[in-house]
Amino acid sequence: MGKNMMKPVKFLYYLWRKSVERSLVLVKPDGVQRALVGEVVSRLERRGLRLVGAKFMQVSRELAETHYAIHKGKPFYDGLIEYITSAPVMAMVWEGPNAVAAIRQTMGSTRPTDAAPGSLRHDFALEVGRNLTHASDSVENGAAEVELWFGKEELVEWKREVDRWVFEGR
Ligand code: DAT
Ligand code: MG
Repeated sequence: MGKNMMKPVKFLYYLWRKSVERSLVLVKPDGVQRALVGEVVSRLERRGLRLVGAKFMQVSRELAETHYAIHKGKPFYDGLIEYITSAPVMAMVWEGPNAVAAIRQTMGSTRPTDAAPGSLRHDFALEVGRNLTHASDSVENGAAEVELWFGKEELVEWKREVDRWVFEGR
């Protein structure tokens, strides 16, 4: 903040915004084809997370390669790019306290046979190459992936009446 002290209310809002994490969530082509978009949205809604943005889209090769750059060179990379660009995806941004860990837990482990019972990948998937969803794996990557996939004007900042019953101290 330095010399220009923020007004107390503004500062409290700044701290509150900081503690709200954001994650990119993709319902990947298999999830869309299998009509599981509603199931994924429903589970995230029921968890108490807040939707900030959503778009149904065909992923370009360029976006897929940027998104999965960290996996370039791995044996499954070509198949992964092929899979994510093969048919439309539902791309979303969800937010809330501890959103990154909560959403990863709701998705389940990468390999569906390792995923906890009750998680999406446990309940609806069998193969690592058809594991239905993507979710950001850290707060930093959450912010970076949201920026990669969404323009600022595509994100909606809003509050829900129910927030104070889900987000402690809000
Ligand atoms: P996650 O999607 O859980 O974040 P990841 O980032 O390690 O997992 O890998 C990205 C995707 O790549 C994953 O959802 C499915 C695919 N993948 C990962 N490991 C794989 C493997 N060993 N064989 C085949 N596909 C794999
Ligand atoms: Mg990952």
